[in-house]
Amino acid sequence: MKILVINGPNLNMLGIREPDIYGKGTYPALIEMIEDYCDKKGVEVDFFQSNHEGDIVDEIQDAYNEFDGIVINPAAYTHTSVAILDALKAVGIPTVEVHISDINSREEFRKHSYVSLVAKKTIAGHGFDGYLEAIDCLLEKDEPTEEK
Ligand code: CA2
Repeated sequence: MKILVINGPNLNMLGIREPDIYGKGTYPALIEMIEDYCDKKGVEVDFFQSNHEGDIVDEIQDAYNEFDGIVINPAAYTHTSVAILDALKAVGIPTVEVHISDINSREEFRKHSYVSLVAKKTIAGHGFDGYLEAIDCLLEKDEPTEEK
């Protein structure tokens, strides 16, 4: 099992500001935590973080035939990007969406996610642990992703 973990804009700044919303953990600490978990589970994992929508689209396209699953926190693009939604649909790789904060209990504009239309599951508000739950979700024997 080979999983690609994608993080969107500003997530490389984790731990620097807004610890009340996103916690005190840094981006390198997040990567290390996921790496350790994947090691234990025998999962091969790769990481990508970008502040640029098109680069995220390119990375998703490049994952075609290379990865068995995608864990994505599209950050602000969650709420705006039809391009990321379309890329995920195009490659057809089982995808789990993660948000560190609970997007449903924040501002109104955060409640809508384009990516959730293609995601097998959306995990929000579980902090960094949400990424580990997403890995577990991809490891579950699954039904094919349904068009929503
Ligand atoms: O809760 C999440 O994981 C989000 O995807 C994070 C995004 C936000 O736009 C989504 O609505 C929910 C923002 C990531 C910004 O990260 C920061 C890191 C350090 C300081 C400030 C923001």
